Parts: sequence; structure tokens; C-alpha cells
Amino acid sequence: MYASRPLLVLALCLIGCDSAPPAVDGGGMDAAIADSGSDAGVDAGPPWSGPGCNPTDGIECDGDWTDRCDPGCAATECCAPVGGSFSCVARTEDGACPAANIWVDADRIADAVEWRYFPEDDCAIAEGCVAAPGWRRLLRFSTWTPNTGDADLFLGVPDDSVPYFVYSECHMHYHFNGYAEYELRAGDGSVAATGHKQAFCLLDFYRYPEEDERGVVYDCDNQGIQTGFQDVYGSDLDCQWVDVTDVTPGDYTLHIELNTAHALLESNYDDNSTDVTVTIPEDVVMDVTAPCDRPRTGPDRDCGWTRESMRTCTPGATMTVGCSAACGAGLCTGDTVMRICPTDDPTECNARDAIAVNDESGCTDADSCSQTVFTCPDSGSYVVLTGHYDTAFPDSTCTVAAFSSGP
Ligand SMILES: [Ca+2]
Ligand SMILES: [Ca+2]
Ligand SMILES: [Zn+2]
Repeated sequence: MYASRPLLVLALCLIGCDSAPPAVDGGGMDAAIADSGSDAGVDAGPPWSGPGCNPTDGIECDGDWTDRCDPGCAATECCAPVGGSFSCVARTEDGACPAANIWVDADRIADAVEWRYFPEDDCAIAEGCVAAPGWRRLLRFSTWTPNTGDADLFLGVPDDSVPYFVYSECHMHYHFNGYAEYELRAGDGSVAATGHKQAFCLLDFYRYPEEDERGVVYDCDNQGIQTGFQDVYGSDLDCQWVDVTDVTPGDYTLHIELNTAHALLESNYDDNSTDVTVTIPEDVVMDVTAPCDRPRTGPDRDCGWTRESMRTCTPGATMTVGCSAACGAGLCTGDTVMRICPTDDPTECNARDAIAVNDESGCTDADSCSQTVFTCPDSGSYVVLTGHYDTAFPDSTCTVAAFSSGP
């Protein structure tokens, strides 16, 4: 798998978190000194506890800190999140509070089309990420979002009382539904398909644009993206796709838009949309042992597999095949994937032909080795394919073991 991204959530500063002039409350969306105006929901945001100025009841950056921050900031300053804590920082020349600025790194999108099977109880169905159970054809891609603004993108601690947190019963964690919206647009501008990414844990994933000495500040328990860091939603994540099952092959524009409702405070919303040209290829049969035309991840791809062996079994028997020491059968190094095929023809083991497929064995939480269980086909034989989880890092090994566990 990709880097792990634990649970949870976020929230935030709505319209009005902006440029209101200093001192006396009364600017912008704030109706009253007691901050009972239309940004009351914002003020009900996640509590901040830490050094520096302290918005006692949530995020305050719209000029009414005098009653809310302890200690407060001078009229020429804002109480803003920088480096993981709220501090009194100078206003910008036009009187605005320093703010985050996120955008999509178009060079990192790395789109690819592949099929994936969704059982009826898959969370992706409950979450509206695919139109129906069964085999779905997906345009998968990655969304890397650097924060190059003058302050942190601050989300904070997940809390039921915050309206921006939407709890997912299926995933058992909070989502922030407005983080990214996806549209596949045809040449005439019409929308061919849509998708959406529920952010579930915005954090400091990598520095941007390059390494420096600063450490990670934001994580799943206190969410945000520091200025000079970026978050990453890899193409292997649930819902990080557009369902193109019913889309006619051809060239399209993938339109990605961040922070669609401006629920997260930014200094610039004009750079939140990105358009890239993508091709939905004809659904042709692939030789799964051929190299991939670009780096690909996961067990759903139809390229970059290695034929490990052809083996025999007793038709109808329950077979276990794997290379996971954690499971007690076989051995692997690195991060493997495995696919079981019905025949020795590599063009007859595209995703939808496979008997079984696996990424992580599940035998221990940390096991990135693979193991599958399947019923021996009538032919009495099967072919084992192994692969690297990420074809850009072809450094895994998979020593396969197989056994029958009945009947
Ligand atoms: Ca932006
Ligand atoms: Ca794996
Ligand atoms: Zn989720």
C-alpha cells in the first residue's frame, strides 16, 4: 500500500475569515461583537489549544479576536495558524490576514484506467463513489495539494459539534466532503462523469517544493497543511477516481476543483481548478506480463505482472496461495501484489478474468505481503502472477507457497 493515512477529519473557516479591518468587531460577516453573526458556525470550529494567541472557541481570523483571543493581537496583526500554532502575525499590505493557498499539482495526476470489483457492501457504494456494485471501470489518479500560502491550512481536531465534519458510518471516521470535486468533460464541455474526494485526514504529507529542516506538525488528530508542505491523495485510495464504466472511449478533460465551497480559508481561490487532458482507452485485452507504459500501483492493473508458476490442484478444493511469512506460508520482501489466473495465457488474466487477487495478506496489520484464497477451478490447474505493489519501485520479492485446506 501507499503511505498510511489513519482516521479522520476536519472543519473550518468560512467566508468572512478574511480581511476585516482590525480592532472593533463589526467587519465582514460578523454581525455583532459577541460574534453571534453569520459566521457563528465557524466560531464553533474545533478548539485550538497551544501556545500563542488562542481563539478560545475555535478559529478566529476575521478581526474579532479582541473578545476571543487570550492573549489578543494588536490591530495590525492577525491571530493566524503558522507552523502548527496560532500566533499574532502581521497583516498583509491590504489589511488581510495571512492565509493558506492550496492548488493541484498537475504534474502528479498520473491518471490510469482500470477495472475493479465492488461487492454490494463496499463502502464506495454507500459513499456514492461508484454507480453500482460489480465490475466498474475507473479513471484513477492522484491529487497532490501543496500549500504555498503565507499561513497554514488549519482544520483542527475532529469534533461532532463542527458542521463541516460529516461522519461516515461505513468508514467509521469523519469526512470533509468539499475538499475536491472531479468532472470528466467532453470536448463540447458537457459533463461525461463526476467524482468527489471526501478528505478524511488532511495532513503534512511531504514538504513542498523541497526538503527543509521543519518537521511534520499536522496529523489525523489535529489536521491541516503547513505552509511549505503538501498533502497527497494517492490513486490507490478509495474514491480517488471517476467512474467511467459508461463513458465512451476517447479524449476528455479531467477537471479537478479544490475547496469548492471555500470552507477552508485561502488567500487565493482562483488557482483551485486544474484541467488535464485524459484518454479513456478502448477496453482491449492486455498482455498482463507486458511492462506498464507508466508507473502503476496496486493489484487492479493489467500490466507489469510476472508469471510465477503454473500449479495443479483438486477441482473444488479450497486453495491458499501466498508469499507471506506473517501468514505462515511463503516469504516476501517489500510490498507485493498477487493474482491467480485460470489459464497460462497472459491475455486471459485481465482483472475481470482473475480467479483471485490480493495486495495485503491481512494476517497482521503491517503485512504488505500477499495471500489469496480461492476454489480450485474445474481445469485442475491455475497460474500464479506476482508483482511489485508500485511498478516504479520494482524491489519486492515473492517466494510462493500453496496448500489445500479442503475439502
Ligand atoms: Ca488556492
Ligand atoms: Ca502488498
Ligand atoms: Zn472515509
